[in-house]
Amino acid sequence: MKLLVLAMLLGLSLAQFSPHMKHGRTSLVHLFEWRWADIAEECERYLAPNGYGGVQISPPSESIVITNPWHPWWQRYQPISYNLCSRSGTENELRDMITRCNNVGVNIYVDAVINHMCGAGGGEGKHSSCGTYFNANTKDFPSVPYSDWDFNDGKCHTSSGDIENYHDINQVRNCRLVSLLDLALEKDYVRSKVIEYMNKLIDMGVAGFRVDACKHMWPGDLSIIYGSLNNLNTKWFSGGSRPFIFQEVIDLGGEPITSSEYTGLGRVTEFKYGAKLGKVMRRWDGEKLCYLRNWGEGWAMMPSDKALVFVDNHDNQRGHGAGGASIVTFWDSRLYKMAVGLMLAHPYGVTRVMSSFRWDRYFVDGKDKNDWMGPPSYGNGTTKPVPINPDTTCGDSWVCEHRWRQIRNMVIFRNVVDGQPLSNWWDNGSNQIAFGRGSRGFIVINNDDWILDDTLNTGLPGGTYCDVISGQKEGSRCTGKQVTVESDGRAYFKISNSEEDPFISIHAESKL
Ligand code: 5J7
Ligand code: CA
Repeated sequence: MKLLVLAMLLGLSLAQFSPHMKHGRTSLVHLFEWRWADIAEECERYLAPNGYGGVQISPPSESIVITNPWHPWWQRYQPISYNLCSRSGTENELRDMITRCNNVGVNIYVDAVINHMCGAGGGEGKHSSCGTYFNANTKDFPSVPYSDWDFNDGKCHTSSGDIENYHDINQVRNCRLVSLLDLALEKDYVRSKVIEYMNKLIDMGVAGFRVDACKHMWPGDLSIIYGSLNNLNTKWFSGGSRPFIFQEVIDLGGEPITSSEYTGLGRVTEFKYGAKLGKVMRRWDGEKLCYLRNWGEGWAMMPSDKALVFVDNHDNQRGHGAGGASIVTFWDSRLYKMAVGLMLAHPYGVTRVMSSFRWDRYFVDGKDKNDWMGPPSYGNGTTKPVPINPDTTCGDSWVCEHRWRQIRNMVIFRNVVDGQPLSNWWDNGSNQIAFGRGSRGFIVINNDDWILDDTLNTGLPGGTYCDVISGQKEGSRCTGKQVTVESDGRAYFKISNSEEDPFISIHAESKL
């Protein structure tokens, strides 16, 4: 018993739940497939000035290079070694990016692929992003080095060697995920290589990790790995800071492995959030916005202080994976802005904004045949830079949702209301809702097919506020709508259902 208590205390003291964001910032953005050089520029010219606290980057480790199909985005989820050259750039470019982002107070979180290496069919001497030799047939990865012994095959008892049944936890963790060579993380040696990789990145200045495919790794192994990580680099973080950990566990219910096995170790991605919010926004299955009154734990989601939340991610925005067709993405931009706005206004979880690239969607029988397509690239497969247009949007098929005025301004809203409780909830019993965050901010959303025309209690001090959805405050004027809050905190709102963006948001720093 004493030992158990000790172990739990140790577990808690090693717990890594804070993203360590600077200057009261609260959200991170996933710059999916961006080059390091572009991220460095973006930190300086856009993310820091607009209150973004951090960036999730694509896997920086050496990966396989696949040409059939042509350079798919998922090739980066098939590691060849922990060398730091990837489709996003060289180790020097990575280091430069980390330094420059840290210098403007924007944290970097690394996507760590540590459950597996490349696919068993990955061949011998095929292409890899640093040009390193490997042989997937003999499980030889000399530049780690890993060999045959470092993989789990002996412990997997399915006939294919792959995971065949998600109801068998031993299979899910010891067999190959879609044929990817499964690392034996219970071996000290394998863990030491993973720890060495992660510690190198910590020493370079990253603030934490998004850990890929955690459902497929034993919590006990992960606990040892996280516990062996260095504290963050004191050039940018206060002494004793533990790396922020958020673990990808896709748990929509119905499987024996649950997120709760991982919430003691670090934060966990809450996939129910986007799946359910998508249904609510689309009004599927009789869902209504008014039911969001108890959004969060009340909807059978994990505790707020354990959750990392998002409307869509790089995987489920392609109709893949968790949530299926209910997931709202930039392709449904009007609903998407509302959904992301709602997420950023609501106190639940640490929020992640998605920043995507467009691809040629091509549906056959409801499935996107082009869900594999990689980022905008030149004919030889090299990723293109992100060009910035004079109107601040991005060019060349980079979507840059994080630069959309409505989303960017709601990231600022979340910073302004940080620490305030949800307050002054209102709804019309249908799809019109409003809520505040103490006396610091208020949002009103109309997702019904008729007008919203009501006087609501905002909880804000009296005055004239600029709506940050239709515009924002610039100097002493509003570029969009204006809202007058009376001295009793009440304000009149009118939102037509046919408006470009049928929602309004005001906060303490948008007051004239
Ligand atoms: C794992 C889960 O536990 C889960 O619940 C889920 O929905 C998806 C995955 C999953 O994770 C991966 C992690 C990696 O690092 C690398 C990967 O390749 C995967 C992966 O493939 C994967 O599952 C794919 O998507 C699911 C919706 C399908 O049910 C799976 O069969 C699998 O689909 C496979 O995708 C195809 O069967 C295969 O033919 C194809 O080559 C392969 C292409 O790779 C991907 O689509 C990569 C997806 C991916 C998903 C992630 O969540 C992620 O973090 C990284 C990559
Ligand atoms: Ca595994």
